[in-house]
Amino acid sequence: MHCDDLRPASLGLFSEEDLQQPAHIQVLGPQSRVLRGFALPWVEHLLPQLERVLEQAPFRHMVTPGGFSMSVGLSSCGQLGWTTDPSGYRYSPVDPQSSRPWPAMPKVFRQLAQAAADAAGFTGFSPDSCLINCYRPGSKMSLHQDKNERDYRAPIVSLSLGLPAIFLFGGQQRSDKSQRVPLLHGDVVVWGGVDRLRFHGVMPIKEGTHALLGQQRINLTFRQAGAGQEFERKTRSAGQRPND
Ligand SMILES: O=C(O)CCC(=O)C(=O)O
Repeated sequence: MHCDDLRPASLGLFSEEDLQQPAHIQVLGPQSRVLRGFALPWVEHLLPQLERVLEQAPFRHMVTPGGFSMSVGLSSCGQLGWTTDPSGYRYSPVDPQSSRPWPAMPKVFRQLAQAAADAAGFTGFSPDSCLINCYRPGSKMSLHQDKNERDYRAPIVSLSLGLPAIFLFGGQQRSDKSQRVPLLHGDVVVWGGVDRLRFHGVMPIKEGTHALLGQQRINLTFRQAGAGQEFERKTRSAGQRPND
């Protein structure tokens, strides 16, 4: 199964490995948490909706302002989708590939994101953007800060599905040492408040085959990016976003 072919072999079935994963909370920083296994009960409801979103807005490899094609396939749903091209990074209400609005954010996506934010201590989270990242073995995301959002009061909620990953969670400066945090299918990372602008990234994904998703890792990153359809903010500051 590949980034352009999401259809899992057996939607709705958890692998034994997943079911054995204990649900607990790992503290990464004052206002950052890993909710281990949090999304496992949601997966069977999430995947069919994800498939529908990707039919309307398939994964594509976007180009950074530096001219590099990202190794991660991207799509989005919600009012705003994060995009990059040679002219900059921005949120856009329109999918640049189809010139149509991004697919609506499925209700179950929003519910999961809100439940995870609540569990991590952030009430009132109302995401208007869900970036969908697809990693194949070898794909990575360089250390970056999420700085294209209108304000930084809302947290980031980031769900891992499929192949495992090593998430890098650094400090406020790029040069700060990063924690290496293994993330498994169903884990959700939430960071906000004093941790909102911490650098983060993903190490190259190792070869493997996940029982539901095959040879890929899917990440859903929920953000409160702006307010209203007209909002489009361009950020040209090189080095703030992934440049792989
Ligand atoms: O894939 C991940 O776990 C992180 C994704 C991410 O950092 C981003 O989309 O900004």
